[in-house]
Amino acid sequence: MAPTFLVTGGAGFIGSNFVRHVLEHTDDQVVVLDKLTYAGDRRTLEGLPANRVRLVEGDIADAALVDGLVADLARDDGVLVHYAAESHNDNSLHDPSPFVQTNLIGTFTLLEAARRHGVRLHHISTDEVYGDLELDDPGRFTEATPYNPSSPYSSTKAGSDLLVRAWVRSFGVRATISNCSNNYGPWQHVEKFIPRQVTNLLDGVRPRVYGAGANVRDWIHADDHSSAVLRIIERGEIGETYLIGADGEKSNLEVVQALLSIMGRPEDDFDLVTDRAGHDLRYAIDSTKLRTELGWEPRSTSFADGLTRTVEWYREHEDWWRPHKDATERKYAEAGQ
Ligand code: NAD
Ligand code: TDX
Repeated sequence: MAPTFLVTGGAGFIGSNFVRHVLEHTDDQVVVLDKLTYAGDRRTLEGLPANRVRLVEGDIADAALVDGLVADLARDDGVLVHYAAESHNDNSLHDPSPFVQTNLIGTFTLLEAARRHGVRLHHISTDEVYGDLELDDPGRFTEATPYNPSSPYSSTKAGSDLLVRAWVRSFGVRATISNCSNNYGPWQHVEKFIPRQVTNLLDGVRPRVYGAGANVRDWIHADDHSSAVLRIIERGEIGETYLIGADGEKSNLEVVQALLSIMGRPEDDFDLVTDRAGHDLRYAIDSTKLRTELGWEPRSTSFADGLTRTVEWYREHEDWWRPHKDATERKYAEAGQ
């Protein structure tokens, strides 16, 4: 199979959404490179046509494996789209080591292969690299905001972005970067905020909100993240960074209350629990550059609708999330969360 995309982390939450998006909106073929960690699952790709998608189980830090795959990609003038990462802040506070290994060494390994074979790279990053904003700050993050990450997760993502920028400048690697806000939608691991609370509610357990619940996140549906990434790959300028966001700022309390309303439960039916160490206060994205220069717009603009569809998806896919639920909750319980 001649790939036109090599997608790292394509069996995870957002990477698999991008694979489905590519199949739907292009005639291209995709090779997924995924280590299938606790967060990856081949079922995210189930049912996709085998003549267009191939899953290679392996580590992005495996230089020999990566070199072979990127050499194949170069022959087809394909694009390397880099989603693979350790992605959960709370895990990075318990054990930062896999974050350094995958997010930094893994990205370095991919960059070296892209350099050797002259392959175009798109690097997926996060708004967390900019640190956080005060709750009452009228400003939002832009492409010019200085990097100021807080956690082992966000600092290793920031480091990976800086490696990409250096490889563009020093070695002429053809790369773009996108920094997106908080995603929600199907196939997100139950360790993350929205799936954790949805599955708690489905189990008749009260949602668990850190601190006072005042922290703000800027929510975007994963489908909109995927359409933005494809747009940047097709029309973005090499060496540029694009911020992706859908004007979806909500406090954690607002999100939980929206979920309680969808599930027909009283609006105070949740628990406040131990706060996250170093908990970022607020993220907010200004995506003007992406919208004006590349003409991108989000489609899923009603958070209430997107959340209702997401709740339905978790209701219908209990067989997928149930095996992860108890172990995840045990870890949170040990941390008083
Ligand atoms: P996820 O944890 O659901 O998926 C990560 C995937 O990467 C998994 O399939 C995992 O098996 C794979 N992986 C991990 N280590 C690997 C390795 N060493 N080699 C190969 N594969 C490996 O994460 P996600 O939420 O889908 O995030 C995907 C990307 O998007 C990450 O780079 C993350 O930083 C970024 N991002 C996420 C969000 C969000 O809200 N979830 C927002 C902005 C950016
Ligand atoms: O049980 C919880 N209760 C709670 O109040 C959990 C799991 C989280 N929270 C809070 C912490 C955050 O303020 O909810 C908010 C969202 O938490 P997460 O889902 O862990 O996301 P966050 O830390 O904001 O990071 C996410 O967005 C940026 C993704 O996990 C990252 O991969 C992405 O880079």
